[in-house]
Amino acid sequence: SAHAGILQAKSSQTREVLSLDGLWYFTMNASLVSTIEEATDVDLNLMPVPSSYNDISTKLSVRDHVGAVWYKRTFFVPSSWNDKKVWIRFGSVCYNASVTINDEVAVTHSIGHLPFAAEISSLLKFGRENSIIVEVNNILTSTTIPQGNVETLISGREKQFFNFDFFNYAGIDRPVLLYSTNDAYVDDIDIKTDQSGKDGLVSYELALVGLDPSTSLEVNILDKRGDVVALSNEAADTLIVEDAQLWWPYLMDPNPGYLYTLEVLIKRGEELVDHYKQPFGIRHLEYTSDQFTINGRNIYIRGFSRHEDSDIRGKGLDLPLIIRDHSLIKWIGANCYRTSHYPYADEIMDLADQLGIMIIDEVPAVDTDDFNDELMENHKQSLTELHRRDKNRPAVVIWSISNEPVTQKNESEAYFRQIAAHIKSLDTSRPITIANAAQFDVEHSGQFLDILGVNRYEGWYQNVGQLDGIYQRIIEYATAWHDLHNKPVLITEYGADAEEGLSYLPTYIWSEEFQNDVMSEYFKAFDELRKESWFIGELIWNFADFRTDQDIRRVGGNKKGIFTRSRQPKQSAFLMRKRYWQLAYELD
Ligand code: GCB
Repeated sequence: SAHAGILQAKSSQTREVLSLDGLWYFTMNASLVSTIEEATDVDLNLMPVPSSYNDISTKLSVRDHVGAVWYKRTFFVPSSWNDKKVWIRFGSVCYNASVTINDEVAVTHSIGHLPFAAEISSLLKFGRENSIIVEVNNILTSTTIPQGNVETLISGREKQFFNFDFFNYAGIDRPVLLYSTNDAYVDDIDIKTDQSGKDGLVSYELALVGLDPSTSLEVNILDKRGDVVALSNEAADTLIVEDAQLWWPYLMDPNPGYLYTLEVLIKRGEELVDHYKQPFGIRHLEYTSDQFTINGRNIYIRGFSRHEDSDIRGKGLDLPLIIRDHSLIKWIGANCYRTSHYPYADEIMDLADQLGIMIIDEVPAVDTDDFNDELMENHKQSLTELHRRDKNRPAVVIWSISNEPVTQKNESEAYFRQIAAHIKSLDTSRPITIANAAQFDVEHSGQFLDILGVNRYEGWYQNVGQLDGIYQRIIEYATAWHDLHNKPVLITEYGADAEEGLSYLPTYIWSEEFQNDVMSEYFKAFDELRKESWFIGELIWNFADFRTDQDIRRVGGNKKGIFTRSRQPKQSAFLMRKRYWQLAYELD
């Protein structure tokens, strides 16, 4: 059975977790799946999990593979789990997954970058070895999220085409965990917070399974030290946390990203049956036609649009990399990033919550085009799953419902009316946006949004090399968006490619100087614009260089990063650091 909730797999007094991460057998050939262990070509037959598979091997056929691949391994299930419910949770598989355990289908899932889980107890052999095969398919069509199309080339090879500007990595790219619960357990937790004077209001609702008259419930709110600050015995309640420590995204705050914990205990008599701890933050968001506030204070967003991307592992979760990234984000003085162009790993989102970094949480809908009903259902499903995963996260302050959809098309109007209504039916506490490159006066989505996200490449895609036009054009363009809809405007992308070490005097495109010069002109425009409260922030494209499809506009990938792909600063990172820290001193 599929999970209704998608809580993280965490060990506790009642839950145990076993990781299936490590080396799995791997093949692109269906007929080899049953004998894959016997093959000797290590390069072809072993694959690390988590990782994208594309850049691990030396083979072009692996990198550019289109269609199914198979991952396989064995795992031991302890006999002590015999009377437990056992679950499997995948952080993400790109894009389609079909999971077989001991020759029976355990769960299937489509849409990458989002977790899925299933109870597998009845399929397991306890105290013995078990086998798991995951079939992963990376094909994108006009109805998948994101979209693409497969064509057969002159050689007979199939090639995946798509419009988005990042490498189409695939595989089991986030952790795979087994965990156990008892028969009665917490299936989901929904927490909403508000602020009343110095107090915090915490409303929660639990989805509980297996409770009966013999069970009892205890809910505690713990502060950071672990002390109980409020409690209840109800499955849904509103609790007051006196003198609450609010969740702030301010660098100058002595305690940015303060997290409380909602602890749930299910008991049968004195016996503890379930124990789960859900972190959350107490904060209040408000958005009006000309303001965006957190805990009653105006927010000015300064940060990045990013990618999950690095050498060799592609989009695979890598703990050294994500700690390095967040060290750089703190070093540079940013307070926000957008998870362009898909939801990022749970582990990354946890860091943002803990560090007090705001997140603009984007669904995997990028370059949305060819608006059709099946696509809309999948798009809605991606929002449902994103909200289900991230609803309790204080870091998530805006939902981004698409990147650069083709909203100049008339059909996009009915489409985004429904997409916007869908996310609003799930959550009205957070504003919604689209990172939009369509011209403001011919596009149809602005009317449905709370915040207008604007992608604009003055000096690069528009009027290349014209540094002297940037200031005026950006002020005019942002103001025009605002005036048309009377809504807050956020620059969700701007920037210029710079090849690290390339230097020209006088300035010339692709050099580090030119990237700096473009940024300096934008900064002047932003400083003028932020005199208006409706101008709420700036996100540069991109945090770091990243791999793309092969393209004559790209040298080894997109070089608009202010850090290199190996996470070292370009000259632009120092320039940005000066600005973001100045803004921090002025505003935080
Ligand atoms: C955009 C896209 C982003 C690209 C970027 C670029 O507008 O949203 O995915 O990478 O421009 O550099 O072309």
